[in-house]
Amino acid sequence: MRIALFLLGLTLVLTSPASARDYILYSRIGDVDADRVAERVVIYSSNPNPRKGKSVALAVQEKRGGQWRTVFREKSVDHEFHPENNNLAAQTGGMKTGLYIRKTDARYPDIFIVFTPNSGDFFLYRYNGSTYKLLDVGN
Ligand SMILES: [Ca+2]
Repeated sequence: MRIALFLLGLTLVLTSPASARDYILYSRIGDVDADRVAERVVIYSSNPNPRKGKSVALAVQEKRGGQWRTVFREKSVDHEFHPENNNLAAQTGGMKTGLYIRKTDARYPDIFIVFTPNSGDFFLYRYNGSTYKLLDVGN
C-alpha cells in the first residue's frame, strides 16, 4: 500500500503542470532524449519581462493525453536575460537571447540557453539517459 501511494505521489509530481503564475519566456520543440518523440523545452519565469528573469526555471515536457506534462524541472536557473543586446547577435550572426536545441556529435542534443548574446553568458543542459544535467555554465 505504501509503495502504491508513493508511486501515485511520484506520478502526480512528475505530471503536474507548471504553476499558473509562470510565464513562458522561451520554448522550443525537439527530440531532446533521442526517443524519436518530440519534447517541449520551456523557460518559465515568475515575471513576463526576460530582463527581470529571477526565479527562472527550465522545464522539459512530454505530450500526454493531448497536453504538455512536465517531466523535468530545474529551478536553479536564476538568471536574467539581456535581449537588449540581440542587435549585436544580428550583426555578427550570433545566437540571440533565448533557448536552443542543438544537435551535436553526442547521442543527445544540447539544450542551450543564451542569456546574453555574443558572450559566455549561457547554460548548457543535456539528457544523460535518465535525466537532464547542467553540463556547462558560461562566465
Ligand atoms: Ca523525445
